[in-house]
Amino acid sequence: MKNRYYVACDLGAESGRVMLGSVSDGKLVLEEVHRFPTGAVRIQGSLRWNILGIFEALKVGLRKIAARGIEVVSLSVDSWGVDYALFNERQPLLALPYQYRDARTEKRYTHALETIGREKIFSETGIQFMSINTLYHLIADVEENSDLLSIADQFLTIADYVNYLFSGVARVEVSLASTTQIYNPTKKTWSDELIRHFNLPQRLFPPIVSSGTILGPITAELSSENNLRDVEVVATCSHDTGAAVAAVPAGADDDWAYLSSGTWSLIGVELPEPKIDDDVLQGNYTNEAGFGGTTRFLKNIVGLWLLQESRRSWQRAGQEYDYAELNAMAESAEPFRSLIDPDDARFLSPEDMPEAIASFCRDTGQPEPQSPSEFARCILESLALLYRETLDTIERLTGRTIRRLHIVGGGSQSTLLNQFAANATGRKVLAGPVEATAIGNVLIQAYAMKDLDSLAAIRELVGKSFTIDEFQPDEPQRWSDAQQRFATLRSR
Ligand code: LRH
Repeated sequence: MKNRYYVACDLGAESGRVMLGSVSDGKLVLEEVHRFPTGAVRIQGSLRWNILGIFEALKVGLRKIAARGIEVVSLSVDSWGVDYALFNERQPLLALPYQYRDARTEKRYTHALETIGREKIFSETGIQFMSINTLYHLIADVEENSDLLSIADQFLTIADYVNYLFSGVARVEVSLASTTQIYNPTKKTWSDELIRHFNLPQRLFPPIVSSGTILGPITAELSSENNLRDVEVVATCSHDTGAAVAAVPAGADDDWAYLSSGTWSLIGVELPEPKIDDDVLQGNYTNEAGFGGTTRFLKNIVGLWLLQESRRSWQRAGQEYDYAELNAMAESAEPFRSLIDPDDARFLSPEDMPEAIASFCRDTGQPEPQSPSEFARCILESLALLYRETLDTIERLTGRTIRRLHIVGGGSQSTLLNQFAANATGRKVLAGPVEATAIGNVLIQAYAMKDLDSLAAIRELVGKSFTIDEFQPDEPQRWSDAQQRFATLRSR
């Protein structure tokens, strides 16, 4: 039988990839066909996505695949959460989508919480409070872009928007719907209450579909332009984190947690249903919708953004380091010289990340890191210590015992961070696969096309197909001393 191929268009905040997947001899074979930068654009005082540039780059990847003459059965897009595009019947795009870090939500976020109260928003959505959430961006649009909203038919979250450009079918897949903080996971619909309270135009909200829904064939225009025939567009887990967690090579037991590691560190457990109560609200944990009706109970931690932005800043100053170099440099730097609280608001969108880190150290009476090696070490140690605190809180909130931490995504390539995570958490770390988001995307397509029949089958296939590296906890005393220092910084 000829191989069946699935195409994953995987969009991250730093780069996008077109990946080709197929199952051969009982294993998933995945190939990166095209990679391109995505990064936000600073323009006229705002931060935006060049979404049509991204769309064009995806088409380059598709044409490379078409040139091979293989049988492509389907394609699907996954992306970062919360951002969206506005469009109407005649205009494919009404404005450049805002990047979630754009400062326009800051005051609206505070104001929104004051008017309706955190309790109400949380009981409606079960979603963690972050000023980047779609809800606060839509409120900003109502207040400052009402002319634009008045001509928009709908909004679509990023991956769903690109799926729409591919298929002509406008749907929001549930995993991305839940990142908006306007989705009610109990009623499984948009929250009418929040829509009414914040005067959001009801017509903007598209129908919601579940993970693994076939939207329809790619449009005739794209089919002939890119020489691809009979390709179905599938809404997999449009949310990259949802796709990544579906690809965690874990079994049916519940003593494991995941860390989807990239620009963000998404750390949590999988639950059969949302957990929406006062303790979860107080801890600011989230219940995102996952594949097969699961809930991703997790915390968004700022993640490798700290290192990515530092690297950008050194680049501007003419110093080029790749991530492998930065890890090696961090390894040789002095341990626990200075620690930061990665959650501190100054790290959300600073103009100069190393300066923001140095200012945190000054304010807390610690030595400022002097070299990229010291900065990188400080970032990786601080992240690992925050993983520890987060896992402990998750155990308390869910009553689970976590024995293993699965680290997936690009960040799992950092063996130093993997070892730090094992040391800090006192748990075994299982690292890989690196391309978890694309793998989840591909295998949920295989599920939608009836080539796989369950989440368990997806995970088993991942386990059989990729090498998973193990890291055992080490240096317990040093890390527990550091944890105390870290806790003091966090409670300032
Ligand atoms: C990671 C991610 C995360 C969201 C953030 C905006 O890429 O999707 O889950 O919260 O981007």
